[in-house]
Amino acid sequence: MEPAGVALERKIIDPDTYFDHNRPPANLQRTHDQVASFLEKHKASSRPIVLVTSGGTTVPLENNTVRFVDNFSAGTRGSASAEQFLSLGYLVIFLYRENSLQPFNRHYTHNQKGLLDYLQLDNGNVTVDPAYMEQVKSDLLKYLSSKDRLLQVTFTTLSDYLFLLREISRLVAPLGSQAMFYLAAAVSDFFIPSHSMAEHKIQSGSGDLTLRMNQVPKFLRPLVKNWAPLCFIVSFKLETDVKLLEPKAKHALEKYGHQIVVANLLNTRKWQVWLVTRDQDPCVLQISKEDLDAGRDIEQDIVAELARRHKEFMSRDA
Ligand code: 9Z3
Repeated sequence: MEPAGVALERKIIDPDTYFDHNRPPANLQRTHDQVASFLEKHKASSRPIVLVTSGGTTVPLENNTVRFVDNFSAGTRGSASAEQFLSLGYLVIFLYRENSLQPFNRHYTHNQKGLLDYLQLDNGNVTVDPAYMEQVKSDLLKYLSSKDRLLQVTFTTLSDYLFLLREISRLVAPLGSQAMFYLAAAVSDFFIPSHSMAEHKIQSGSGDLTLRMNQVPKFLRPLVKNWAPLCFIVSFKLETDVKLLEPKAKHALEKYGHQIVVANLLNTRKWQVWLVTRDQDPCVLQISKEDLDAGRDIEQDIVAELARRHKEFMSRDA
């Protein structure tokens, strides 16, 4: 039975026409210029490059948006993975939901402790609390040594995300197998197109609200087929029912023809994932509860394994 209040109508919108009917984000041109100059600056380095997407997308209910539908994603996966890619020498374009976690800085935000808790006043000077000195020094060193290879771009809505994904993909595509796409953002499956959205704040005077949402077009198809056909593409599949996970990951690989799906379950995603490919049995990666509690990130293992497979992919292309 469909959930009350949400009328599901299986009407598929063509991904190619999506962009003609929805508004581009204000930072589209600026992002184009930033990405183009980032690529130009590192042109001679021949380092591998990865586009990491991170965080959830919002789906506005009004064009002058007061309310929106959102999802759970905090951007832990994406931000922790970006750190790992940087540590392996990658150039990283980090496309993340505004106000979600950012590489390195994530350790000092969205936590029970904020930045000021790591500091102290010492005779009128601000210094790091000695209890946190080693941690802060280590994070700062990693941040400073990779900052130059990290470009951060923000989105908020689903539509911002899709426009920016297309723009960045096209700019990165000429790098071919040297480029990886790591699509960890939790992208909404449903949205309300601009033209069917209320212009102004929906009024509450008329009682219950029924929403009709369209299915978001499957953007992996044009991404793999047209925008970046020679790149190494890793998508993510999130489910809550373990029975669906592998078949849906396999189905996505058959349908879109990309390289890998990282499959995870909502409740175990921080310590267990499966790498699914078309031809092999899924490969499980997991860390122990002790490691998790000690602050180890499973992203270390995910990224190390993907970087290894990416290297093989590049060498086949050489
Ligand atoms: C994921 O599955 C990510 O691993 C998580 C990470 C969103 C679960 P957090 O940000 O969570 O660390 O809290 N991302 C992709 C989910 C998704 O939207 N996939 C779509 C699908 O399953 C499109 S590729 O169909």
